[in-house]
Amino acid sequence: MSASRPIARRGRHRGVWLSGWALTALGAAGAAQALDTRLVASGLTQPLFATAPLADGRLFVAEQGGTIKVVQGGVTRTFLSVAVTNAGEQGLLGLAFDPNYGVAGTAGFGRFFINYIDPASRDTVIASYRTSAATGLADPASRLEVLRVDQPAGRTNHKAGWIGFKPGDANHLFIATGDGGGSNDPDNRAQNKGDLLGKMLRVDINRDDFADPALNYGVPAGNPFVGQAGARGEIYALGLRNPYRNSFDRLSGNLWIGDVGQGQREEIDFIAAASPGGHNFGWRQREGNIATPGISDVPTPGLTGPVLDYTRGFGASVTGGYVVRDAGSPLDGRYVFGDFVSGRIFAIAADGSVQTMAGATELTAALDAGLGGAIGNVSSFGQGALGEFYIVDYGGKVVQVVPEPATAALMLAGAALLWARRRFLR
Ligand SMILES: [Ca+2]
Ligand SMILES: [Ca+2]
Repeated sequence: MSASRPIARRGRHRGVWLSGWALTALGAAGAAQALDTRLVASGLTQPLFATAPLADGRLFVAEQGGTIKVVQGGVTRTFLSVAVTNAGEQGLLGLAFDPNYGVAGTAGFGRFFINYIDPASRDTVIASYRTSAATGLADPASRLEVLRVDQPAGRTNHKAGWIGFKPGDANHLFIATGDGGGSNDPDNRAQNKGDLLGKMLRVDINRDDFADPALNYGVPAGNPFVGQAGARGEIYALGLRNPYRNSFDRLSGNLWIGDVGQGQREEIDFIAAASPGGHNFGWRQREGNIATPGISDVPTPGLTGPVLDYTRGFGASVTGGYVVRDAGSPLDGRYVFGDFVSGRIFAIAADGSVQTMAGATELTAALDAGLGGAIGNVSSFGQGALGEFYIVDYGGKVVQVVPEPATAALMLAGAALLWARRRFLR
């Protein structure tokens, strides 16, 4: 904490002394309610993601170099270390806990999944691990390879990385892949339904359709391209460039995709919870809302445009965020995302409607001024078991976004309370 942030300021978060009517007075001033942050973990090395199993008070942070740290009660321990290649945009890129992680007697009990770049082949690997009951830490010997996605040789960017489960569905793991790297998707993979790159995949992790011991998943019969000639059944959506950070709205089940752009536009894509998938988000033909400069492909009909795109005036590499579901937070019910390069953070409406940056609320200054300290390169956001909203700073820390009772309203309420007590005691 810097000298300009006196310890006394912490006291403001201990709001328990407020009486009911003082809280009502505070609520009336809610429009002025500001944001604050608190430091959850620091001293991390290139953290890229933060998440928690359902109904679990711990926070797990993935570091690009291959380590998962578990944070509990201010103590940070190593949960798992795996060998990865972390040059460029490679590394340990994704982490997802089985929705049944805490449910004894289920296939998912103690199980979690990671997405990383294998140091030998440089391919994307999705693997599952289980947690040791004895240590509470990951058991390296439990490793099971779920699948592997070939990556083009010699390209170190656009590996995407996010993996996750849709709320209420413990069978299907969603896997985001990038186009494999290079400018303008040189092999035109994102539009190729026969290629797993540049896609959102959906696989059944509680089935095994393959005799091959290295392939341990099922292709869901309900996936949109199952049975289509030349198409991979694993594909749920296509036309993505580098959907590095995505999320399901934990309340609605809508899927939000942050697709990193090339030289012009960063974009946010959206799939409604009730949709069967099959969206083509346009890359490499489209970069956000414009035709990709330098690409003359015949446009594919029926492309799905982004719900938001932004220009270099705001940033240069979108970091997809979350619909905040944190009762009491001024951000509750809004979609919050950021930009890795500019470090700027914005909130937009979370209804999936098409929006512009003119309608976005910028949060950068308020969050930078928080007790958790200024935020640099936003590598990810995160959501805790109860909906706690986190920001992951690539420089080595995780902060939680918390509401800050508006100073003026609090002082007013405090003074009123004091006045009322004095009157009452007189
Ligand atoms: Ca198998
Ligand atoms: Ca697009």
